[in-house]
Amino acid sequence: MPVLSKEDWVFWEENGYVVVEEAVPQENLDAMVDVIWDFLEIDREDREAWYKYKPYSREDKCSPISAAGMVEIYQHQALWDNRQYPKVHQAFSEIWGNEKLWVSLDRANMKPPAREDKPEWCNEGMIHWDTDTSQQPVSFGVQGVLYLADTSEQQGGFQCVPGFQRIFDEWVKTQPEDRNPQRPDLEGLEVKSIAGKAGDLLIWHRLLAHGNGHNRSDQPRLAQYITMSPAPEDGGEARDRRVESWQERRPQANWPGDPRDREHTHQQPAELTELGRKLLGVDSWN
Ligand SMILES: O=C(O)CCC(=O)C(=O)O
Repeated sequence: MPVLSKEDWVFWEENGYVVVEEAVPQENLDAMVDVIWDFLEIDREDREAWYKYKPYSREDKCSPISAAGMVEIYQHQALWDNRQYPKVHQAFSEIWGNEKLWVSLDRANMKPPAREDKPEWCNEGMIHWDTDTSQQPVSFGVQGVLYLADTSEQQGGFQCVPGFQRIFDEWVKTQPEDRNPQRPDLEGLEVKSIAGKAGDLLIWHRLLAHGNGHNRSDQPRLAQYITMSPAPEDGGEARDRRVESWQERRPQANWPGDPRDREHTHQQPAELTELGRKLLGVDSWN
């Protein structure tokens, strides 16, 4: 049975994103939420503790969490149990029309309610592309986010300009030559916050301008980023770096990382299933 229905495909074509419900079991979500709090060494019942760190920035990698809620955890078993969950792989296989995929070694998100009395924790949200949209054509690619808890429109979760992948080519002709290829001018574009339920896996077309929002609720937003893309025929050095990242419990190069190096010092490498080993690249799909 396919994961994506005919209606899902129509929705995908129209909006450039699709939601797979109950992508992983509740126990995986519970484990992942526990892991985020444990990793951050925060008592989730203590609302003041949600703000215990100074958020890190590009210039100052002082903590394991950014103002946008990016949590610098990459290799925990709970992350891998979601990456290697068969329904998650099936959803991406259907989108790509190819089951031979590699999974991203991406992080988690905990975005607490914005606090006006704490300017560093009053993130208004952002909209961007993770790809350089000045390259023509922009090759097909997708990104994904797993909702770890029910998330309202007000809760600082995923937001995007639905359908932007359809109008991008026309829109770009109306933009100045020196436009920022990673950040659109939002004039005339409508940003929509996408509420979701715990267990929803939202997959989006990488041409959708996207980001996360201003958390105006009284609850933190909790999520895990997962995407997949076709495995290269010969993974070469990229494969070696991925395997090293898993074994060493560290992020890949160019990711901000955790100044405490907590995963490296507190965890063993995650146990991988047969599927997980292929999704990492330690075993070949062929
Ligand atoms: O937090 C989100 O849902 C969006 C994250 C994002 O902008 C990204 O992964 O590039």
